[in-house]
Amino acid sequence: MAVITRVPIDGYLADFLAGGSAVSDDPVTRRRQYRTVWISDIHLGTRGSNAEMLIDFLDHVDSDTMYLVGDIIDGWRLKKKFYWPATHNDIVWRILKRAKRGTRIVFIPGNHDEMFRQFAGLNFGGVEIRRQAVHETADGRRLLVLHGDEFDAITLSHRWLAHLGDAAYTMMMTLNRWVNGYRRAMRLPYWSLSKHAKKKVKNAVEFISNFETVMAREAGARGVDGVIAGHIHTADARTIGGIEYYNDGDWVEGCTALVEHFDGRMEILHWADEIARRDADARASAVRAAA
Ligand SMILES: [Mn+2]
Repeated sequence: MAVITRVPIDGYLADFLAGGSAVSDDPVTRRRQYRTVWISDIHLGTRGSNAEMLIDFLDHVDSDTMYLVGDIIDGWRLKKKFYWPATHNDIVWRILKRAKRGTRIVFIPGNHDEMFRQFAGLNFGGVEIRRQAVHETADGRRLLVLHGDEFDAITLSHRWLAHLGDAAYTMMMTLNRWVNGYRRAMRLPYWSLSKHAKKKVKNAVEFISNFETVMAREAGARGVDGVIAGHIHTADARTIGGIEYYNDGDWVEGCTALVEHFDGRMEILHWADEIARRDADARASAVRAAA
């Protein structure tokens, strides 16, 4: 009989969970419930990661299954410069706690956290690590879930180009922080530099549309009904040549998640908009209470 040895990292995870979180995990009484949630491109370990927004999301949304569609931890950047604030720990802690509570968590590493790909097929602290997955929706559609960098070879000619793109993106994010710091000081609303740049730069638009077409074609060839990816930091939900294409976006700038309702309906949540709506509702009910 085979002896199953416990992977020692589980012990570390248990210690980590026991250690608790710096940000209080107040029980939110009414978390919104979904059948499935997909999030990706969090880039923990970088200044660009919008950890506060993601913590708010995790505290207000729950699901039976949660897919982490890659680039959760940015190993590339961490190797160059170690940056790990308490809020980034809080995200890891909240996800592991969620697994413990019974949410099925599937982690599909991306190119920035490719060091986890060697563990594909294993479970750590209740988190299943997979190279890719096929998700079946409530109404029986089969959707291929993968990070998407697998298709850089087709959409980009070389890997160094991806790194160059990464450096350019990092620079743009820094610029974005400066611009918005200034805009905040001037009491101007948040303005997304890369969103405007992406719209303006023809190459970026072409790259995104190539990526989406290649993914949809690949999904079609595999006989599934659709594909769900991350990687390009551009949330999207549309049909390409009869194949459903979804991208859950990112938590660097867009702050978006893809969700499946209990009837199989898919939706992209723009979390900044959800927070704004919640704040407006709170103000409205405060006014009603005062009247
Ligand atoms: Mn990626």
